[in-house]
Amino acid sequence: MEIRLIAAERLRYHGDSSRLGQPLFPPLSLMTIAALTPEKHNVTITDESVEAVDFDQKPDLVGLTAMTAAAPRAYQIADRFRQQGVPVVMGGMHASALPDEALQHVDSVVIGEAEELWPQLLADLEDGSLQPVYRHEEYPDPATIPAARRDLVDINKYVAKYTLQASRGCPFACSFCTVSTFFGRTYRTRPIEDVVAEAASLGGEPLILVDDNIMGKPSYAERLFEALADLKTTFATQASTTMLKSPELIVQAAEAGCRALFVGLESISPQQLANVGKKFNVVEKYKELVQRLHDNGISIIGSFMFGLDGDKPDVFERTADFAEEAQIDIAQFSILTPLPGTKLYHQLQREDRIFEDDWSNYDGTRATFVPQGMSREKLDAGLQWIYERFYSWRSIFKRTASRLQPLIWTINAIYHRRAGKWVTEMRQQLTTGE
Ligand code: B12
Ligand code: SF4
Repeated sequence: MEIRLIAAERLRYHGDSSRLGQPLFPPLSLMTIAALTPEKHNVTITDESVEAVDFDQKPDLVGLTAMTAAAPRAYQIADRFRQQGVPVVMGGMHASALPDEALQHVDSVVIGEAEELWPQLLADLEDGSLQPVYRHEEYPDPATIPAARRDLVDINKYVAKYTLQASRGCPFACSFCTVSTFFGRTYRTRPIEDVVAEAASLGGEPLILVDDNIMGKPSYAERLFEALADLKTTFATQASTTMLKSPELIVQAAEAGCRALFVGLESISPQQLANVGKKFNVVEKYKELVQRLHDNGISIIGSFMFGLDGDKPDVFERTADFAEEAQIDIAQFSILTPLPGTKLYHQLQREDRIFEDDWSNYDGTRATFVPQGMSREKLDAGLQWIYERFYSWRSIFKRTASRLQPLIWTINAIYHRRAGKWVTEMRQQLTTGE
């Protein structure tokens, strides 16, 4: 069979990828699914963030992936292929959370991880017995995760070319996070030899480990870091603030080549953190965490969210002051978003506070529910304000001058150029044409 795997991009970027900037990473989901496909089939990958979908060629099967914000575009693609008689299958976080919605546009939905389900689905399709829903009884054994088919994408089109994964899931269950819903709070780790073999095949290039919490199981992280250290490569990944409980792991991460960590700091208010199930973030320890990372040559990309119950209009200025004092290298700011399937989504639905029904707007750049402590307008304006303030030259200098890190400077400078403009663009009227 000719199988076309497609990663849908958000509608507002569709047809004008220059507004997106250079996409960050190639789609690991589709490169993994391609690797799970029996060799007798011919697979191609189209990532809409770098290229247009060719609707003139009719494959035997289209496999779609989309995060929630890109789901409306995925449905457009599905509708178009199905009008031409091409069967369409969808998987990923959004379709797994809302399979009935997806089934209005596609022939079949894969709920959860594809490792065992995808080969079964292909065999059923060949037999003429494609099922509407594929769902695993148990979470797949991480030893069955194959090395990704990177040969099917043009990696030069991406900022970071080599992504891979060592673990799936996270031991925590923050109320806004899809990870704990999707992976059911399991934390499963790939055999270290598999991860190292895959990493070693990438020629020593910098890596992105897309794990949600690389230090979720300290004993595994320790062994993984030891093994990665031998490769003499560098990498960036994600970890929770709980890493501070095992400071030696931070040292080992640095020795293994870790140069940047994305950390969900989320809020500087303990009560707000408790409201979203993230009590384990100890605000008084944030500065110590940043200091320890810096002492070990690791930059921090801190993520903060606004619009949590209890947040008042002064939250933006207080957070900006704090992030500057703490010398956060790079920050991602977003508006709390009730992604489907999460505890937050169910809570806000019960409270009848969700007003946005267009998934395209679920990308963290605008209010989608009625906030408690300020108006929607103030929340939206606050996000723009904090991007401009945090990426002002004054703030960049204050945060980064004491550590001469050319890459961090460059990233801050890019944000400086784009910050305010970026938020405005993100909120522009959606382009719905094809
Ligand atoms: C890397 C990443 C990104 C990259 C994506 C790069 C890329 N081209 O893929 C970047 C940085 C661009 C990004 C952006 C965003 N992200 Co993101 N991202 C991730 C992250 C950390 C890893 C994804 C990954 O590669 N996983 C590895 C692969 C192998 O796993 P997988 O995708 O789940 O695929 C498996 C299954 O889902 C299934 N499957 C998936 N697709 C398909 C398709 C078919 C046909 C089949 C059969 C099966 C199948 O099979 C795969 C193998 O088992 C996840 C967290 C996570 N754990 O997934 C968040 C995550 C997916 N992101 C999230 C969010 C919210 C965003 C943003 C909105 C953030 C923002 N504020 O800007 C944007 C939206 C971008 C968009 N286009 O819509 C949420 C999504 C929730 C949701 N409901 O959609 C997550 C879950 C994080 C979280 N904590 O909640 N992200
Ligand atoms: S710690 Fe991070 S990945 Fe884990 S549940 Fe919370 S937000 Fe999600």
